[in-house]
Amino acid sequence: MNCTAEMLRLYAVTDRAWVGRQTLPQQVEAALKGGATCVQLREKHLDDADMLAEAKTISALCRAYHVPFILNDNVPLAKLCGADGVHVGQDDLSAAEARRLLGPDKIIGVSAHNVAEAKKAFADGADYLGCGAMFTTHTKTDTNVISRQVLADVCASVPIPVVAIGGIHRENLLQLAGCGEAGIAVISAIFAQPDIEAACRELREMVRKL
Ligand code: 3NM
Repeated sequence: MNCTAEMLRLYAVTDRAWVGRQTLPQQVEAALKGGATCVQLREKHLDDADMLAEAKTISALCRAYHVPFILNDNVPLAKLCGADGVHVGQDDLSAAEARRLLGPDKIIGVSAHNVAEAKKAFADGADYLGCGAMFTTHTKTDTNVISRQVLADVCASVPIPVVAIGGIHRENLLQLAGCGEAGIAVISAIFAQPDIEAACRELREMVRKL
């Protein structure tokens, strides 16, 4: 296994929709300073050249902070930019295929919404799972909200760490306490905040209580 629960405590997933005064790398650095334990570059609208340049910059930043850098979905680009791994959804290539392409040492994360998907991802060689959506989210439109019980069942069904995702923020985060997740993965609760570093510091403190 290439992934510890500690690495998934506060998993920052990027979204350039909220890039304003700061560049995305500057936002990511603020998240790292605030205590993000993992960073995923998730860019749905960049072409490969821009994405590679951004990925290389953020990969180097994460390395400097000793935090794993995961690329969403794109295995060839993950190889080129020196990412520590990839995250794949149910409609992307399978974890088995990602593992075959990336080798045994890279981190492979898979989105799982139920126990069947969780068990399949683990059997295919996933190192961690993302499980959600835990709450309504405006960040990703094609999500279905799942219950705390489903999260707990997914966590209990596999021996790899599970990170909860979807609509999680400071006001609802503690509703997920006791489900067995390693941590939370968030976009807007970090990147939509005026002070990203302070937001991360607060979330990082709160996830201790999960
Ligand atoms: N995946 P926010 S929900 C990227 O349910 C993503 O698998 C989800 O953004 C899933 O923290 C989601 O702003 C969006 O709600 C998370």
